[in-house]
This record gives sequence, structure tokens and C-alpha cells, in this order.
Amino acid sequence: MTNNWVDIKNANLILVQGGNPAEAHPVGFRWAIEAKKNGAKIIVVDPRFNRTASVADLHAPIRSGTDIAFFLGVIRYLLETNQIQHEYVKHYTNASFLIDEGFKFEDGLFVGFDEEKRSYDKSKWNYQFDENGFAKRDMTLQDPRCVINILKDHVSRYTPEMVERITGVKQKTFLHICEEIGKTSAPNKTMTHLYALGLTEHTIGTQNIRSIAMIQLLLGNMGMPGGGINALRGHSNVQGTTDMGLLPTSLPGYMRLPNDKDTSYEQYINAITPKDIVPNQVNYYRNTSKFFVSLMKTFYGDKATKENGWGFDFLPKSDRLYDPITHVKLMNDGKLNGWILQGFNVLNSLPNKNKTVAGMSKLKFLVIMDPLQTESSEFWKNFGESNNVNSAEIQTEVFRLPTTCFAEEDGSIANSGRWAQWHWKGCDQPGEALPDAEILSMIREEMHHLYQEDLKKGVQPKGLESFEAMTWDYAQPHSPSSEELAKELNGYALADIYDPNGNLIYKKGQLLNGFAHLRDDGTTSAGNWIYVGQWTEKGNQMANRDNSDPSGLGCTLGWGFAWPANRRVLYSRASLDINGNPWDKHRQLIKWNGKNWNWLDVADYGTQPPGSDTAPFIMSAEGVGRLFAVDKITSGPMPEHYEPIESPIDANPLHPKVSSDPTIRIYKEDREFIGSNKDFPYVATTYRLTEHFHSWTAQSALNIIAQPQQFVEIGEKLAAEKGIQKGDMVKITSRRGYIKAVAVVTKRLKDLEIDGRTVHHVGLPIHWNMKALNGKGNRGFSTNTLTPSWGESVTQTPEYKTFLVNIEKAEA
Ligand SMILES: Nc1nc2c(c(=O)[nH]1)N[C@H]1C(S)=C(S)[C@@H](COP(=O)(O)OP(=O)(O)OC[C@H]3O[C@@H](n4cnc5c(=O)[nH]c(N)nc54)[C@H](O)[C@@H]3O)O[C@H]1N2
Ligand SMILES: Nc1nc2c(c(=O)[nH]1)N[C@H]1C(S)=C(S)[C@@H](COP(=O)(O)OP(=O)(O)OC[C@H]3O[C@@H](n4cnc5c(=O)[nH]c(N)nc54)[C@H](O)[C@@H]3O)O[C@H]1N2
Ligand SMILES: [Mo]
Repeated sequence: MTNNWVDIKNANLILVQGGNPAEAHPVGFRWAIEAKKNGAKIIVVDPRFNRTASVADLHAPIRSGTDIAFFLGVIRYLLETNQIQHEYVKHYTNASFLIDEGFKFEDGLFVGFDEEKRSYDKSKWNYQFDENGFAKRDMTLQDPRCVINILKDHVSRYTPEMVERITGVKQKTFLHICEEIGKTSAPNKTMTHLYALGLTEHTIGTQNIRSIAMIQLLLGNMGMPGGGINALRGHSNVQGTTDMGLLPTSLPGYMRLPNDKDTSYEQYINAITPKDIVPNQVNYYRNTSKFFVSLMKTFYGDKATKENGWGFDFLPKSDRLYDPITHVKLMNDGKLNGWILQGFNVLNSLPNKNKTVAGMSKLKFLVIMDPLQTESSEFWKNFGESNNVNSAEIQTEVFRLPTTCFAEEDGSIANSGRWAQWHWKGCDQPGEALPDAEILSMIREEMHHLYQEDLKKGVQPKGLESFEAMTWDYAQPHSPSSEELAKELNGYALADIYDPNGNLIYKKGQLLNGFAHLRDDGTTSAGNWIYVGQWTEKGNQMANRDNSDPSGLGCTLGWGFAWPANRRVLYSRASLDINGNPWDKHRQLIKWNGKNWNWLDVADYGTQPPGSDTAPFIMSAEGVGRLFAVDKITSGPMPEHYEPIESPIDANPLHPKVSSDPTIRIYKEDREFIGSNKDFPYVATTYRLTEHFHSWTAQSALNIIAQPQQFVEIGEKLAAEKGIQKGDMVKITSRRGYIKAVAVVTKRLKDLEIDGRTVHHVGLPIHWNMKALNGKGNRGFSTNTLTPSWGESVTQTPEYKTFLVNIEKAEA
């Protein structure tokens, strides 16, 4: 979230498009209800009339996977009707920047497409630069190469007629929503946008989010209390997971892991540190070397020296893309033979379950660290129809290492609003369960032992040097405490540290207060730069429980610790005009105090006084929000509507020859698993129920009483066509496999008119699996038997939310 949960109460309009918070985030959703009490409207755009829709002012059913067409239609409307916040757009976005003359978009492709590699050469997706290397701008916005004019041209195709044809949202409803959104272009009105998987888990996920972020920039809603782009995160600590870089090619604090092409510390740091594109701006990532060197000091202590590039060679270098879908591919190819699953129940969560099982069956060993006996740990067992494997043929050795869960240990959890909150152990763990950190430490000790054995035999083990360089100075090396780990992440002064005026700010060994004090000369450590300040010499800031709110805007600086720097609303400098006056005096959290912008919130805009050079988006190299993204995004600098790979219509109405995003990550062997709309005419989507948490609760009697068995939601018209009554057992088939479920015939799913044909949605909750408590007979199928493995090119996220199925009545 750019903002936070409580801040939702400050919004005038809440657009929920791509999530169902009343169901999946029922506690946080109270803030949307608070907003409603304050007069806000709630609009839900979702294929289903879901529980959030039931308390909304308006629900618009949309075809799953088509939100970009909707959002670009909104942008067209805002530009046509001139409902944008002009001053904000001019100064705080890249609307005025001039784009390279070579950039173009034609017949569904951006310039630079390489057919063979299925990827783009992005060199023309860039600004025009002056002789000093700064981007050229036209503040009058007249030049046809201005971003705003290129954008206008790009979205001109997304007329209300086209939006309806692609998305199924009726023009009248669409225009009504546009009007409501347009109202928030007034400086004293804000819209907040809430989303989760309905936008992200698509082959166009990143561009979905880009589209709505662009809308929020045009409306001047970014940086404003009651505004922003608010990702409602999943597991209670998944925010913490990404912050900590728990992706195979990431490091803590959103730095990328070096890869094969990175040859030295200097070269790598240069490659990941952005150059200024506009003069006199913050470009905070210019400090990347300080974050990285401090991290290396945490990893390797005295072994990380200036001479050895801070231990650069100790780090693993990725040789290719890695993500769980790729892991499964490599297993199937016989190129990966061991897997450690720590808190990951792949059999329920990864797409194309049959492919996952086939891959796991080829493993030599599988280690499962989990408090539960998961389906993944029993992938080799025959459960009848729902897991029809030949156990005798599977040779994989499976080790189950039972862990504690959060309630059995002290620690911190980061919520969607970036707040790290400390929690205390509630009870001891049962049986042989041990904390994750203890199990990992034991594995480390055993590895150390095995390395020593090798050395004794005269073998020089690979990787020994990096292994031995690792700092492991916990009081009990086999069991680091949560407190020790939290302080290590925060970071220490490794020498006496002085400010530029020569005043001592830290004595050697003290905990750091903030990342502004990090150094790249080896005198500071920090296991994660964004968390510096969470545990200082004043104590554990995550344990703070003062909920006073002097602003009245829900800005409680004394409650927990919000990264970065305890800041509650990001990019808040954009809530004031260039002279420092608030766009809305009732929504003001920061102001110039002669030294910096701190006031009721911790500002992010450094020490630059009010003035014309204001560039509030300090984490982008331009200092402004991007309506045109010049780097990184592999699928295009602007969003474009592409059809899902499995689409209920035959071609993209905008450019039939390039129907789907040409950069989609799809492995060759998965192409045979693409189903056609002739064989599989219905659009399926998958989702959650409040009564369950993934498949954990399917093993718990109380939850199973509340929602006993797998069901499938289908609309009344489709049910009538198929002769299906509510309560009938139905077989749902995709090109990947089939499941069986009880039919719920409902008014909540309506058929939509898409490109001249009637399209039906089929809704599938994700909570049951072969080990479900009442999992006899047909009741314990995994929905992911049906889903495809292809994913988007930026994040590799699989397409869980739009694929094609057929349904038919089945034997109970
Ligand atoms: N009770 C409970 N709560 C949970 C969880 C749980 O298992 N149980 N899981 C947690 C986790 S890990 C996560 S990530 C979050 C997920 O939170 P959400 O994303 O809110 O949950 P979902 O139910 O997966 O999907 C949300 C909605 O997206 C809609 N949708 C599908 N496709 C599209 C589309 O193309 N466009 C639009 N606009 N909408 C679409 C679906 O109809 C559904 O209503 O929930 C968390 N909270
Ligand atoms: N079709 C479809 N598939 C989906 C989704 C969808 O919407 N549709 N949603 C996707 C999403 S958003 C997510 S997040 C994934 C979820 O995928 P997973 O993360 O695989 O799902 P969980 O079942 O939550 O698995 C987490 C495991 O962690 C264990 N666990 C809990 N606490 C601890 C702990 O402290 N230590 C250890 N070691 N283990 C612990 C739990 O017992 C559980 O077995 O599924 C994805 N798959
Ligand atoms: Mo999730």
C-alpha cells in the first residue's frame, strides 16, 4: 500500500476492482465501512456479485482478465472531459517529457519486438535527452512527443463502445463509474483503489496495476490521505516476505540478486543505481551502495572488506530465471532433484497440479518444513480420483520437519500498510515442532560438520568459502532469537560515526535510528535497509502501542513501526503544490518547517524547501510519476488490452493478429495444454471464502462445518442450458484435468455480451484438496488441477484468474 488500512476512511470514493476485501480482508475492510459512514461511495468492478459488492453502492460485472480495457477507457474519458488535476499532472508526472522519435505502437506491438525471442528491445521506449543527459520537457504540453499526447493517442481507441465490447460492462454503467471517478480530480476529493489478486494473477498483472496507478496520477490522488494505490496483501506477513527478498532472485530491501553477467561489486552497483534524469531532485536510489554494503556487512561481517568488493564473490549469482513454475519445469526435465518447501503447500497453490505431481515424482528428495501435514508432503499417496497416482512408482524420499506457527513464538508481522507489529508467544509448540530459525540453524550446523568431514578426506568442497564467511554470532548458534534477528535487520554502527559537522552520532556497537545514516565504507550494518529504525537504542519500535492520532486522519506514529522511517503515507510531498500549500487543507500531514517537511507524518521529501524544482516521487529517477514507463517493464511502456491465452472470443477486437501479450512466459511443453473456446466455452475464475484459509482449514472441523465441500458457482442461465440444478454434482474440465464439485446456481454470476457473443463465468473457490476432512469420494479435489502454468513476463505470476473450462453433470 502507498497508504495504509486506517487511511481508507479518508476517501471520498473507494474503487474495489480486483479484490474482495469484505471476504478476504474482513477486519481491514472496516475502514471502507468507516469511509462509507463519512459519506464515501464504494464501487465494485468484479465478475461476481461478491460479499464486497453486497455493501457497495454499485457493482459492475466485468469479464475476467479485461480490466486494462476498462482502465484505459477511464483514462480516455478523463482526458476527453478534461477531468484531470492539471497542476499536479504538469509538475508531478512525466506528462511533459518528450519521448524518443523512434517510439511507436502499431497493430498491437510496441516498437522493438523480436519475434524469435518473444521480447522487446526497449531502447526506443525512452525520453529525448539534452546535452547534459537530462530528459527534455515541454511544460506547455503542446509538443506531440509529450507523454501526455502519446498517451491520449494510445487510449483514443478505448471508446465506451469498445470497453463494452471487450469487458461486457454496459456503456451506461461504465460512464456512470467514469463520472464518479472523474469527480475525484478536484484537489479536495480523493479516490482510493483497493485490489489484490483479481488484478495481479493474470498474464497482464503488472500492466493492470500500472493502468490504475496512471489514473490515480492523472487525478492527483497519489500521496494524498484517502488516495493511493493499495495492494491488499495475502498471508498476514506476505508483505514481510517480499520486503525480505524471499524470491529466488532478490535480496532484502528490493535489491536484485547479482546474476551471471555481474562481474564485480563496482559493475553491479553501477548497474542497479539509477542516474539522475532531471536536475535537482532526490533520486533516493542514488544511495543504493549504502544499502548494499550495509547488507553485506550483516551477511559477512569482517569478511566483507573494501578489497574484496564487500564480499561480492560470496553471493550466489543467478544463471537464469527462477520461480516455482520454473522449478516444476526443471523437475519435469530431470534438471532439479531436491526441493525444500518451507511454508509452501505447492500441491494446492501452484497451477496445473498434474504437472506439479509429475515433477515431484522425479525428485530424489523433498523436505517439508510446515506445522501441518500438507497435501504436498503426501503427493505420492493415492487418494482415488483426486490424486490418482501409482505410489509404487514414486521413489522420492520425503522428510517432514514440523515447525511452529506464529502464535508459538515472538516475532514481527508486516501488514499491507507496511506496519511491522511485534507479537508475543501465546503458547508452547506441540510435539517435536521447532521454530523455523532453529531448524535452519541445525541444517547449517550439519552442513558445517559435513564440510569438515570432506576436508578431513582431502576434498575441497565447493562453496565452502562463502559458507564459512557467513556471520553467525548469535548467543545460541543453534537457535537465534527473534530479538537478535530483529536487531540484526535494523543494523548497527560498526565504528564510531560522526555527522558531516564532526559531531558523534553513534558509538561503535549502537543500533541505528534510520537508513539516512547508512554508509558504504563498511562502518554500518543493516540486514534490510527499509527496516532500519525498527529496533533502536530506545527499544523495540514494533512493540509501540500508542494509538493517539493528532491529525484525525489515522496517522498514528506511536503505533508499531511503518517502513520506511515510520512513514505512514508515501509520496506525501505530492499532497502539496510546488509552493508547499496543501491541495486540501483537511488532508494535510506534512508541511515545510524551515528544515524539512516532517509534521504529523514523517515526510519523504528530504530537506529541499518549497520551490519550482519539486519532484515528489523520490524513488523514481525522474522524481515524477510515470504515465509512460521508460524502463524495466518487459511488456510495454504503456498498458494495452491483450486477451488471455485462453479466451472465450477468437481474437482481440483491437488487433486480431496480436491477440495476447506476446511477451507472456509460456514454456514450450505448456503450449499443448492450451484449451480452445470450442472445447472449453466458459470463463473460469478462482477465489477465496472467509470461512477458509487456503487448504489449512479444510483439515479443521469447525471450518468444514461452515463450508463443507467444494462447490462451483454458475449463473442461472447457464445452469438452465445445461440442465443443472443446485446441489447437483458437476464435472469441471479444462485442458489440464478435471475436478468435481457441487453446483451452486446463483444470480451472482451473470452472463455477459462480449464481442457479439454470450459469455458465462464459472466460479471456483480454492480451499479443498485431497486431505480435506470430509475428503471422501469427490469432495477433495484441488481447483489448481484446472489452472494453466503460463504467467506474465514481468513477475512470472501464473494466470490463476482467467482460463477456459467445460462443465457437465456428473455422478455424485
Ligand atoms: N478468509 C480468507 N482470507 C484470505 C485468504 C484465504 O485463503 N481465506 N487468503 C489470503 C491471501 S494469500 C490473499 S493473496 C488474499 C487475496 O485477496 P483477494 O484477491 O481479494 O481474493 P480472491 O478471492 O482470490 O479474489 C478477489 C476477487 O477477484 C475477482 N476477480 C477475478 N478475476 C478478476 C478480474 O479479471 N478482474 C476483476 N476486477 N476481478 C477479478 C474474483 O471474482 C474475486 O471476487 O486474501 C487473503 N485473505
Ligand atoms: N487457483 C488459484 N491458486 C492460487 C491462488 C488463487 O487465487 N487461485 N492464490 C495464490 C496465492 S495469492 C497464494 S499466497 C498461494 C498460497 O500458496 P501457499 O503459500 O503454498 O499456501 P498456504 O496453504 O498458505 O501454504 C503455506 C503453508 O505454510 C504453513 N505455515 C504456516 N505458518 C508457518 C510457519 O511459521 N513456518 C512454516 N515453515 N510453515 C508455516 C502452512 O501450514 C501451509 O501449509 O496460492 C496461490 N494459488
Ligand atoms: Mo496470497
